[in-house]
Amino acid sequence: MTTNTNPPSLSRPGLPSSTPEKSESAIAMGWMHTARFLTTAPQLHFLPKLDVPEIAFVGRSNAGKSTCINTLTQQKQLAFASKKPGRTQHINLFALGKQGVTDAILTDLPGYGYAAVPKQDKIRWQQVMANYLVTRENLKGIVLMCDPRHGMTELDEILLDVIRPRVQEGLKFLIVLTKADKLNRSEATKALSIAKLQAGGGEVMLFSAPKQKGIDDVAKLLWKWAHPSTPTTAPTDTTAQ
Ligand SMILES: Nc1nc2c(ncn2[C@@H]2O[C@H](COP(=O)(O)OP(=O)(O)OP(=O)(O)O)[C@@H](O)[C@H]2O)c(=O)[nH]1
Ligand SMILES: [Mg+2]
Repeated sequence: MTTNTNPPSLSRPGLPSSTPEKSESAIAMGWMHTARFLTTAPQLHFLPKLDVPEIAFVGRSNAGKSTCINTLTQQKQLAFASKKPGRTQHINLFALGKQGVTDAILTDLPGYGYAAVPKQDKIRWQQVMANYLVTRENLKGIVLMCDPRHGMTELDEILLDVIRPRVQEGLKFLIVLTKADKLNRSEATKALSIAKLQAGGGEVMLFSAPKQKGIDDVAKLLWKWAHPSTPTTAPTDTTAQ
């Protein structure tokens, strides 16, 4: 039997794999790699109504949301990332799913807290974001990107307050501590334990784009959010064609 180098298709379980752990990563990363641009909207009411699970990336401007999406999807320029804060100014949706069949959406939201943005724009954006987080019906999970060198800011705390009722109703929640390459080991351990206290039952993971750290773990978790009833490990079935 030849070894299958492609991730097992989720719709055709049964392809053998060397270890369950490897198989889970391969499935999640293969799924992430299917990401394609779907649409962009300056305001909430321009977004299409969708009935597949949606996972939103939120956080301070420059926290690394767009870079995280590019890293997870293994695509260099799917989302616009930039050294200049405030690069993402629209709600950008990316579709995920094999064979062009969309089974989930990743949403890249504009960051908040960028000092140079005029006050009116800031207020407008905070409203758009709060509305999105509270009213988007197919929203399944939120990834809060946080640079642990700055910790949780006041605006992060406000966001946590906004989403708390939905998290209590079952909305999934993950804090990603970005730019972990900038921390030494003890700083990383400390940042993790502080964020766990703030996550209120949600998960916390360290992430670094240049060091490729945390990518598998985040991808696997998002895959599980989007496919709660599908087993992540493909059972061995030698009869599968
Ligand atoms: N060292 C390091 N730099 C990173 C990492 N992730 C992102 N960056 C850098 O951080 C800067 C901002 O990244 P973006 O992904 O554009 O941040 P964003 O959160 O999308 O920013 P807005 O669109 O303004 O909200 C860029 O210069 C990235 O190269 C990381 O893991 N490590
Ligand atoms: Mg961005």
